[in-house]
Amino acid sequence: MDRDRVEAAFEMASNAYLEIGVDVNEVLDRLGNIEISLHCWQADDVGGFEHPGASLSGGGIQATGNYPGKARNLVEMQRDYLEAFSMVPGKHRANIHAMYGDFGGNEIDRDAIEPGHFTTWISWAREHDLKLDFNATLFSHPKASSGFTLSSRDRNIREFWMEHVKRCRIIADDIGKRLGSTCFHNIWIPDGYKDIPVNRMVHRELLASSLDEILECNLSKQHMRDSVEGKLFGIGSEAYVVGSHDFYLSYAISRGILLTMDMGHYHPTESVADKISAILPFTGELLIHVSRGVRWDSDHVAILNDELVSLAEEITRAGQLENIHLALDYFDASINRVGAWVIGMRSTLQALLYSLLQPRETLDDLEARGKYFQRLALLEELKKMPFGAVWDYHCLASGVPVGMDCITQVKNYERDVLMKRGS
Ligand code: RNT
Ligand code: ZN
Repeated sequence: MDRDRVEAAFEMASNAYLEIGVDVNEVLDRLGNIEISLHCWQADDVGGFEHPGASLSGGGIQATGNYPGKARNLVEMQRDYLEAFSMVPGKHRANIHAMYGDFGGNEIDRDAIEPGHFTTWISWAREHDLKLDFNATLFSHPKASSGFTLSSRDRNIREFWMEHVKRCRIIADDIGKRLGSTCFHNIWIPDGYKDIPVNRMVHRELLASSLDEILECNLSKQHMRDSVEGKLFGIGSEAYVVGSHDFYLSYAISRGILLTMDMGHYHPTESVADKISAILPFTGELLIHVSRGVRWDSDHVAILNDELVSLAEEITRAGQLENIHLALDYFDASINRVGAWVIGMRSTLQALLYSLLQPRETLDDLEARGKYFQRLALLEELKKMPFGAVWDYHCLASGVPVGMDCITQVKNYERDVLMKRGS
């Protein structure tokens, strides 16, 4: 990378943006303060640390591919995390699942996990100035093999999972308290039927009552926040998903908790971006799982595509950067996993930068005055603005690889570290 070239291009870009009323340095300050939660499960194909060599099972989701070098334990995962973060401008968060506790080689079932199993993560986060988010794990477990957890007709199964989620809330609370940053606790369950159910109602009533019982324990919203994530369908739950979008939207609003929208969990013609302003007036905040569905909820690596740009535009235009909590969620086992992380983080930040570099007031004013041709024309012109030069400079100034240097760093880490791991 040629430093002078990057700086000269930035100077020209800054002037071009100034001409349309955008202060690039102000934008970069705002971008620098955005935290994105990076999901641990991309590092090991959603395996977890409960059993050596475990793989994702029984959860309506599927990691595919067998690229070498996946993280096999906590130490490797944390090392991969730091490597990925070293290629991403800004300070971010790590998003962990309950099955990634430090269990010290012991069999700790999901209804027995405790805050102590996560102190290793907390010290690591503290050491590296990172924050943590948390997820209950209600899949890849014999008690989820019927396809039902919190909405099971079997009381014992429901109780087991309620106990798990209650404990996860306490763990999230502990994490938030210790790290001094609200820990977002996301609940996603795989419950549903492969084929046409005759009693849809019973499972939804059971799910609502299980969640109500889980939420009975009052925890400070300063330390942890609960969020529920719905979806349209999954592998093995094609005909009916108990926790659908409508179910959780109603549930979240009626109980005063948050909703998570995963970009892969809607019909391909639905726009998650459009939903933001439809829901925010009633929930105040939202969690988004940034993913890329290819034809379906395929959990491909997030890239700088139209969906991601629209999402970022909605968030920034609505002035809701503080109220939308972004977390990545995908798992591609067919490519370098650290590289997969880095692409998703950088693309999400690029989408945010692209949208922050737009003259929001001018666009809004044109719209308010009914100048729709000018609105469309300006939006088209913006696509040709030198946003890449601003991004490159941002990377340079943040001390992370610029442009293709990223590819070199990922390749070197693969050669020096990942390829030396067994499977
Ligand atoms: C599954 C949901 C959920 C999971 C993670 C692993 O469809 O998107 O968020 O991906 O909990
Ligand atoms: Zn998700």
